[in-house]
Amino acid sequence: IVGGYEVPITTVPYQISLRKSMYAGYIWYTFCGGSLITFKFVITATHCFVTPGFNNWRNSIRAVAGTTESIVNIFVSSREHTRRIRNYYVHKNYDNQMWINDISVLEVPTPQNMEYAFIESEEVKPIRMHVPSMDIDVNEGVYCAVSGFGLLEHYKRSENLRMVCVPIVSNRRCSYYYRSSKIHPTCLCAGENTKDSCEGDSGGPLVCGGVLVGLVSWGGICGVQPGVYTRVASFTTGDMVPFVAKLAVKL
Ligand code: 4AZ
Repeated sequence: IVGGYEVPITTVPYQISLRKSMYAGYIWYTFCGGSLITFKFVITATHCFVTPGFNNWRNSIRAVAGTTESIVNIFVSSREHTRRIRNYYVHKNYDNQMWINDISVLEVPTPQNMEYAFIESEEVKPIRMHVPSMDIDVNEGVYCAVSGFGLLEHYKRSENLRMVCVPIVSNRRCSYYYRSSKIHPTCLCAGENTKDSCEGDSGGPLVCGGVLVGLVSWGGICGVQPGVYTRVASFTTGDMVPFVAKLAVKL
């Protein structure tokens, strides 16, 4: 997050930290963000884990709720809010060349799998997804909140969860920042000079009026060119079930 500030998790209780281990599991670090959409499902970006070598670390990814810490060691990590991933549902037309359909749903275990779904608290609450029938304003200039554990600026890591309010930029005006290459209608842009999401925030929430409108997806120079987000309403019809049933493939 560029140009933002630290926030307590109660400000963004839907924020998820996706973590990987290093040093044989002694350290866990956030590699992407996500959002809790129910106590069983996390929505995130596909490019976070559909990368070469995914099968080598698909079992060492955790989804953590209720946390503001970017990196933890095993002795301070709270088991209470940490979950393994039971299923990865990936958009069947994800295209990492065009940067489109960058959306996935991760399912955490249920009691039958010896582990539990997330538990509601002041720190852990799902967020409503934007569906096309909701008339919330996502026109140019509307300010929305993006949060995450990603870079503060190029090469500068964040130790904590941060948030920044960014204005929506129309797809047409956004394309000017990308050498007039068209921004796909299922994408959405947001940001202004020195206020943006950045590397490591990917998959995390862009929230307008209390509704999940975008997922951090890609961009140019953080804080200079607008950030590009997956437009949630292009993929939703009420809940995640149609996404999983019609749009997604299980990895
Ligand atoms: C990235 O590399 C990335 N400024 C994410 C978001 C933005 C740029 C890059 C938006 O994951």
